[in-house]
Amino acid sequence: MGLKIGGRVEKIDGRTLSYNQFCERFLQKNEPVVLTGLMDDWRACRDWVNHNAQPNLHFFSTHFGNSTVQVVECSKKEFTDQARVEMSVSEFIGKWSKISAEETSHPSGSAENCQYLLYLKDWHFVKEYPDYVAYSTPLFFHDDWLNLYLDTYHMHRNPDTTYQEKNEINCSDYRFVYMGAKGTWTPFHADVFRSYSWSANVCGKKKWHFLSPSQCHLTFDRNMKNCVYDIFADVSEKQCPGFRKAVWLECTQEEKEIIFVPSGWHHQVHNEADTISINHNWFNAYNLPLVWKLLVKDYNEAKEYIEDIRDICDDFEGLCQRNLAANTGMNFSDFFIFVTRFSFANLVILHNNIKDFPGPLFRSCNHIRKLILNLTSIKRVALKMQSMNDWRENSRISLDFEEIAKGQNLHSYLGYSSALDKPCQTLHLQSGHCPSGSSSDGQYPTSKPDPNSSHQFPCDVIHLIRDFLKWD
Ligand SMILES: O=C(O)CCC(=O)C(=O)O
Repeated sequence: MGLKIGGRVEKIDGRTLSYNQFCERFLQKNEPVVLTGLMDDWRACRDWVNHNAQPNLHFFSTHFGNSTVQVVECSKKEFTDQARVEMSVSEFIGKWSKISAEETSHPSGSAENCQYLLYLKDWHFVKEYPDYVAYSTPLFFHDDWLNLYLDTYHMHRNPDTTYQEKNEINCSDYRFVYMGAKGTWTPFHADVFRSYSWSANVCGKKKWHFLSPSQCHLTFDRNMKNCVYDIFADVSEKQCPGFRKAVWLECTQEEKEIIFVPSGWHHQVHNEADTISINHNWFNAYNLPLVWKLLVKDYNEAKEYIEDIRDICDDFEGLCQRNLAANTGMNFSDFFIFVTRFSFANLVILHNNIKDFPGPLFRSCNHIRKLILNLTSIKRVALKMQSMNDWRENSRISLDFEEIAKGQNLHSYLGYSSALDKPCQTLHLQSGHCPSGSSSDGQYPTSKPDPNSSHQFPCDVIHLIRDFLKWD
């Protein structure tokens, strides 16, 4: 039985949409949308595509052939994902060209070829080729705390292992290139950290099937442990009792169209033509609470999983946190350090702007409102973190402003602050946007963040933000 399709994702010409409208209609409501008209001047659209609108494979082998990339074998399931192998871009292109040639000479042999469908995924192209500017991130997606942070810091450092160079690239950012022949696909999933994502088709065509977060439980088994892998496989009533009740949103994304994937929406994606896409994952003030919610859920699962060894474990909480980092990509401390650094950066920029906006003008400045929106969201999340007693009692993180401002991180911190400042100013200049909830909360910042204060717990961050903005 086929899927019940309840609607299609809206398509909008991105040139007619203001940033303000995008925030209100899509970021805040957490709804998907396809944006057109935003890729015309991308170098990728010229260099990576032939005149017949097919991927220019030759260009990739000659310019980027030596890169080592992750390639999935689409027909091979491994745990909850497809099996991955590593190869060079040249090798991947060689295999792709061979399969295409076979497909052209025996068009009906596709069933056999399907078994060997290879899909290049998660290529950290921007990190590897910073001087080759393939594209510019559309304004709608500039407010990206995740990649901004990762340009300076690591999300998680495993104290037991030293980072290999290879890992430095793999953990470095969430900006990717994907390349795959017609028939390649990505199994049903929700994105890492419950981030937003955007995905731009440089060429080709993708078919997306989405399920809203309110219906995602319908794709899990009775214990809410295992999720469906392929929504087009024969999903049995026994395996997943609610599956047939799910109502899906469908979308065909054409060449030069960008899809915005909201937080926590599960989706499955099929390339219906040979396709190259660029894809970022990110989060910001709007979906930060969802990131924390996922961490709590994954933490509870990690804890439950090893509950029976609690009594014989010297450091049960530490083990839970290590397992959380291994499974989810960060643990509570990583997240806490992230929000603390981010608060500092926002507060410093806010402080530096006070002199430019005296008196009532301060609150009417959109740039300032954006910073206050950021801090409001962080404060709300920090309040929730504060209630996680087990973690607080067992971990002490010493992260003080002085360390960040004066120590060895000085340059990266200042770089981080000014990088953060840029999107805020760009958004301010281009949109006249005032995100709801930000203006009434914010008062005048009165004092600079205290360089001598130490930030060990979420409550320290809450006090810092509260003191600075004089919230009650
Ligand atoms: O394009 C694909 O195959 C998968 C992309 C995806 O899942 C995403 O952007 O979240």
